[in-house]
Amino acid sequence: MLSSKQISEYRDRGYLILKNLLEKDEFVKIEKAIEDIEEMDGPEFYREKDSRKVRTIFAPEKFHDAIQELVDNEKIRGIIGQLINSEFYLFQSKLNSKASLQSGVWSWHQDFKFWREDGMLQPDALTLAIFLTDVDISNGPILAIPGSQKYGEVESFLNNPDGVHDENLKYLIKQETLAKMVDEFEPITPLLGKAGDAVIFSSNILHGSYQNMGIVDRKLLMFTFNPTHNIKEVENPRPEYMVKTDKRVLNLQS
Ligand SMILES: O=C(O)CCC(=O)C(=O)O
Repeated sequence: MLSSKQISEYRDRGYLILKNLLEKDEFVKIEKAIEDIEEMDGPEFYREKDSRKVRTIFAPEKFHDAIQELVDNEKIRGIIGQLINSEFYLFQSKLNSKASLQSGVWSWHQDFKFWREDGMLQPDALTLAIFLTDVDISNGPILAIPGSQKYGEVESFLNNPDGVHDENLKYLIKQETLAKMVDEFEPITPLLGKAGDAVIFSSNILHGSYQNMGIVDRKLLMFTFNPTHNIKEVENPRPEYMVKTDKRVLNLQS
Protein backbone atom coordinates (compact mmCIF):
# COMPACT_ATOMS: atom_id res chain seq x y z
CA MET A 1 0.00 0.00 0.00
CA LEU A 2 1.11 3.60 -0.48
CA SER A 3 2.28 5.74 2.43
CA SER A 4 0.70 9.15 2.98
CA LYS A 5 4.03 10.64 1.80
CA GLN A 6 3.72 8.77 -1.51
CA ILE A 7 0.12 9.90 -1.93
CA SER A 8 1.11 13.55 -1.32
CA GLU A 9 4.00 13.17 -3.75
CA TYR A 10 1.61 11.88 -6.42
CA ARG A 11 -0.81 14.77 -5.84
CA ASP A 12 1.99 17.32 -5.89
CA ARG A 13 4.16 16.08 -8.76
CA GLY A 14 1.52 14.28 -10.85
CA TYR A 15 3.51 11.06 -10.89
CA LEU A 16 4.92 8.49 -8.51
CA ILE A 17 7.64 5.91 -9.13
CA LEU A 18 6.99 2.53 -7.49
CA LYS A 19 10.10 0.41 -6.96
CA ASN A 20 9.76 -3.39 -7.38
CA LEU A 21 6.03 -3.37 -8.03
CA LEU A 22 6.29 -6.84 -9.52
CA GLU A 23 7.86 -9.77 -7.66
CA LYS A 24 10.48 -11.70 -9.65
CA ASP A 25 8.14 -14.64 -10.44
CA GLU A 26 5.31 -12.27 -11.50
CA PHE A 27 7.73 -10.39 -13.70
CA VAL A 28 9.02 -13.53 -15.44
CA LYS A 29 5.44 -14.64 -16.13
CA ILE A 30 4.51 -11.28 -17.66
CA GLU A 31 7.72 -11.11 -19.69
CA LYS A 32 6.94 -14.52 -21.20
CA ALA A 33 3.32 -13.53 -21.86
CA ILE A 34 4.45 -10.40 -23.69
CA GLU A 35 6.89 -12.43 -25.80
CA ASP A 36 3.99 -14.68 -26.85
CA ILE A 37 1.68 -11.75 -27.58
CA GLU A 38 4.32 -10.04 -29.71
CA GLU A 39 4.18 -13.03 -32.09
CA MET A 40 0.49 -12.36 -32.74
CA ASP A 41 -1.23 -9.77 -34.92
CA GLY A 42 -4.57 -8.01 -35.32
CA PRO A 43 -6.21 -4.59 -35.33
CA GLU A 44 -4.88 -4.04 -31.79
CA PHE A 45 -1.30 -3.99 -33.12
CA TYR A 46 0.16 -0.64 -34.21
CA ARG A 47 3.58 -0.51 -35.80
CA GLU A 48 6.25 2.13 -36.22
CA LYS A 49 5.88 3.99 -39.51
CA ASP A 50 9.43 3.33 -40.71
CA SER A 51 10.71 0.18 -39.01
CA ARG A 52 7.34 -1.67 -38.71
CA LYS A 53 8.38 -2.69 -35.20
CA VAL A 54 5.55 -2.89 -32.67
CA ARG A 55 4.74 0.53 -31.20
CA THR A 56 1.51 -0.24 -29.33
CA ILE A 57 -0.56 -3.33 -28.68
CA PHE A 58 -3.94 -2.38 -27.28
CA ALA A 59 -5.83 -4.56 -24.80
CA PRO A 60 -2.99 -7.08 -24.30
CA GLU A 61 -5.04 -8.82 -21.57
CA LYS A 62 -7.27 -10.16 -24.36
CA PHE A 63 -4.37 -12.24 -25.60
CA HIS A 64 -2.99 -13.72 -22.39
CA ASP A 65 -4.45 -14.62 -18.98
CA ALA A 66 -1.27 -13.48 -17.21
CA ILE A 67 -2.01 -9.88 -18.24
CA GLN A 68 -5.64 -10.16 -17.11
CA GLU A 69 -4.33 -11.46 -13.77
CA LEU A 70 -2.34 -8.24 -13.39
CA VAL A 71 -5.48 -6.16 -13.94
CA ASP A 72 -7.08 -8.21 -11.16
CA ASN A 73 -3.97 -8.10 -8.95
CA GLU A 74 -4.98 -7.06 -5.43
CA LYS A 75 -1.81 -5.12 -4.71
CA ILE A 76 -2.32 -3.01 -7.84
CA ARG A 77 -6.05 -2.51 -7.22
CA GLY A 78 -5.30 -1.49 -3.64
CA ILE A 79 -2.75 1.12 -4.72
CA ILE A 80 -5.02 2.57 -7.40
CA GLY A 81 -7.90 2.69 -4.91
CA GLN A 82 -5.77 4.89 -2.65
CA LEU A 83 -5.37 7.43 -5.45
CA ILE A 84 -8.86 7.26 -6.98
CA ASN A 85 -11.24 7.86 -4.12
CA SER A 86 -14.27 6.35 -5.82
CA GLU A 87 -15.24 3.28 -7.81
CA PHE A 88 -12.87 2.77 -10.74
CA TYR A 89 -12.56 0.51 -13.79
CA LEU A 90 -10.04 -0.21 -16.54
CA PHE A 91 -10.49 2.45 -19.22
CA GLN A 92 -7.59 1.52 -21.52
CA SER A 93 -4.70 -0.92 -21.57
CA LYS A 94 -1.72 -1.17 -23.88
CA LEU A 95 1.84 -2.29 -24.31
CA ASN A 96 3.98 0.59 -25.53
CA SER A 97 7.27 -0.59 -27.00
CA LYS A 98 10.31 1.22 -28.28
CA ALA A 99 12.69 -0.99 -30.20
CA SER A 100 16.37 -0.13 -29.92
CA LEU A 101 17.27 2.35 -32.70
CA GLN A 102 13.96 1.67 -34.48
CA SER A 103 11.34 3.59 -32.54
CA GLY A 104 9.47 6.82 -33.03
CA VAL A 105 8.61 9.62 -30.63
CA TRP A 106 5.59 10.63 -28.56
CA SER A 107 5.21 14.39 -28.85
CA TRP A 108 4.36 16.47 -25.77
CA HIS A 109 0.73 16.00 -24.79
CA GLN A 110 -1.80 15.62 -21.99
CA ASP A 111 -3.77 12.38 -22.17
CA PHE A 112 -7.01 14.00 -20.99
CA LYS A 113 -7.09 16.19 -24.11
CA PHE A 114 -7.57 13.00 -26.15
CA TRP A 115 -9.72 11.08 -23.68
CA ARG A 116 -12.21 13.91 -23.38
CA GLU A 117 -13.11 13.09 -26.97
CA ASP A 118 -13.81 9.52 -25.78
CA GLY A 119 -16.33 10.90 -23.27
CA MET A 120 -14.09 11.33 -20.21
CA LEU A 121 -15.53 14.15 -18.09
CA GLN A 122 -12.71 15.24 -15.77
CA PRO A 123 -8.93 14.60 -15.74
CA ASP A 124 -9.36 12.14 -12.88
CA ALA A 125 -8.04 9.02 -14.60
CA LEU A 126 -4.49 7.85 -13.98
CA THR A 127 -2.13 5.47 -15.73
CA LEU A 128 0.02 2.78 -14.21
CA ALA A 129 3.00 2.05 -16.48
CA ILE A 130 4.90 -1.08 -15.48
CA PHE A 131 8.51 -1.19 -16.70
CA LEU A 132 9.05 -4.49 -18.49
CA THR A 133 12.65 -3.54 -19.25
CA ASP A 134 15.08 -1.20 -17.55
CA VAL A 135 14.23 2.37 -18.55
CA ASP A 136 17.13 4.80 -18.59
CA ILE A 137 17.89 8.05 -20.38
CA SER A 138 19.18 6.18 -23.45
CA ASN A 139 16.11 4.14 -24.38
CA GLY A 140 13.31 6.70 -24.63
CA PRO A 141 11.86 7.12 -21.13
CA ILE A 142 8.68 9.10 -20.62
CA LEU A 143 9.59 12.73 -19.95
CA ALA A 144 7.26 14.75 -17.74
CA ILE A 145 6.95 18.22 -16.27
CA PRO A 146 6.34 17.59 -12.56
CA GLY A 147 3.36 19.56 -11.25
CA SER A 148 2.03 20.41 -14.71
CA GLN A 149 -1.15 18.39 -14.03
CA LYS A 150 -2.24 21.31 -11.85
CA TYR A 151 -2.28 23.72 -14.77
CA GLY A 152 -5.43 22.47 -16.48
CA GLU A 153 -5.55 22.25 -20.24
CA VAL A 154 -2.40 23.47 -21.96
CA GLU A 155 -2.78 25.40 -25.20
CA SER A 156 -2.41 23.12 -28.22
CA PHE A 157 -3.22 23.15 -31.93
CA LEU A 158 -4.83 20.63 -34.25
CA ASN A 159 -2.04 18.91 -36.16
CA ASN A 160 -3.47 15.73 -37.67
CA PRO A 161 -7.21 15.03 -37.27
CA ASP A 162 -6.64 11.25 -37.59
CA GLY A 163 -3.62 11.02 -35.31
CA VAL A 164 -5.21 9.93 -32.08
CA HIS A 165 -2.28 7.83 -31.10
CA ASP A 166 0.21 7.35 -33.92
CA GLU A 167 3.45 9.27 -34.12
CA ASN A 168 1.93 12.24 -35.90
CA LEU A 169 -0.33 13.19 -32.97
CA LYS A 170 -3.70 14.89 -33.38
CA TYR A 171 -2.79 17.82 -31.12
CA LEU A 172 0.64 19.37 -30.63
CA ILE A 173 1.90 22.16 -28.41
CA LYS A 174 4.17 25.02 -29.42
CA GLN A 175 7.72 25.45 -28.12
CA GLU A 176 6.73 28.61 -26.22
CA THR A 177 3.96 26.71 -24.42
CA LEU A 178 6.46 24.07 -23.32
CA ALA A 179 8.87 26.78 -22.18
CA LYS A 180 6.09 28.46 -20.20
CA MET A 181 5.24 25.21 -18.44
CA VAL A 182 8.86 24.50 -17.53
CA ASP A 183 9.17 28.05 -16.25
CA GLU A 184 6.01 27.78 -14.16
CA PHE A 185 6.57 24.26 -12.84
CA GLU A 186 9.78 22.19 -12.85
CA PRO A 187 12.46 21.11 -15.32
CA ILE A 188 11.68 18.27 -17.71
CA THR A 189 12.19 15.03 -15.78
CA PRO A 190 12.76 11.51 -17.19
CA LEU A 191 10.73 8.79 -15.43
CA LEU A 192 13.35 6.10 -14.94
CA GLY A 193 13.52 2.72 -13.26
CA LYS A 194 14.46 -0.92 -13.43
CA ALA A 195 12.47 -3.76 -14.96
CA GLY A 196 9.67 -4.56 -12.49
CA ASP A 197 9.35 -0.97 -11.26
CA ALA A 198 6.41 1.20 -12.35
CA VAL A 199 5.22 4.76 -12.53
CA ILE A 200 1.72 6.11 -11.93
CA PHE A 201 0.93 9.38 -13.67
CA SER A 202 -2.00 11.78 -13.92
CA SER A 203 -4.06 12.10 -17.10
CA ASN A 204 -3.30 15.84 -17.10
CA ILE A 205 0.49 15.78 -16.68
CA LEU A 206 2.35 17.13 -19.72
CA HIS A 207 4.53 14.32 -21.05
CA GLY A 208 6.14 12.78 -24.12
CA SER A 209 9.18 10.71 -25.10
CA TYR A 210 11.98 10.60 -27.67
CA GLN A 211 13.42 7.76 -29.75
CA ASN A 212 15.18 4.78 -28.26
CA MET A 213 18.85 5.63 -28.81
CA GLY A 214 20.06 2.83 -26.52
CA ILE A 215 20.72 -0.88 -26.88
CA VAL A 216 17.82 -2.19 -24.78
CA ASP A 217 14.26 -2.25 -26.17
CA ARG A 218 11.99 -0.22 -23.90
CA LYS A 219 8.63 -1.74 -22.96
CA LEU A 220 5.88 -0.29 -20.78
CA LEU A 221 2.71 -2.17 -19.91
CA MET A 222 0.15 0.56 -19.30
CA PHE A 223 -3.20 0.39 -17.54
CA THR A 224 -5.40 3.48 -17.31
CA PHE A 225 -7.98 3.47 -14.54
CA ASN A 226 -10.93 5.86 -14.50
CA PRO A 227 -13.67 6.56 -11.93
CA THR A 228 -16.84 4.78 -13.12
CA HIS A 229 -18.82 8.04 -12.96
CA ASN A 230 -16.25 9.93 -15.04
CA ILE A 231 -17.46 8.98 -18.52
CA LYS A 232 -20.34 9.66 -20.88
CA GLU A 233 -21.32 8.07 -24.17
CA VAL A 234 -20.03 9.66 -27.37
CA GLU A 235 -21.40 9.52 -30.89
CA ASN A 236 -18.48 7.84 -32.62
CA PRO A 237 -16.68 5.78 -30.00
CA ARG A 238 -13.27 4.35 -30.74
CA PRO A 239 -13.10 0.54 -30.88
CA GLU A 240 -13.58 -1.38 -27.62
CA TYR A 241 -9.95 -2.48 -27.64
CA MET A 242 -8.88 1.19 -27.40
CA VAL A 243 -11.54 2.56 -25.06
CA LYS A 244 -13.33 0.06 -22.91
CA THR A 245 -17.04 0.27 -22.19
CA ASP A 246 -17.04 -2.59 -19.67
CA LYS A 247 -17.02 -0.68 -16.37
CA ARG A 248 -16.32 -3.66 -14.10
CA VAL A 249 -15.48 -2.16 -10.72
CA LEU A 250 -11.96 -3.01 -9.57
CA ASN A 251 -11.93 -1.53 -6.05
CA LEU A 252 -11.05 -3.94 -3.27
CA GLN A 253 -14.00 -4.68 -1.02
CA SER A 254 -13.51 -2.99 2.34
O1 LIG B 1 5.25 5.20 -24.52
C1 LIG B 1 5.63 6.36 -24.37
O2 LIG B 1 6.80 6.68 -24.37
C2 LIG B 1 4.66 7.47 -24.14
C3 LIG B 1 3.27 7.04 -24.24
C4 LIG B 1 2.31 8.12 -23.93
O3 LIG B 1 2.66 9.26 -23.79
C5 LIG B 1 0.91 7.80 -23.79
O4 LIG B 1 0.52 6.64 -24.02
O5 LIG B 1 0.15 8.72 -23.44
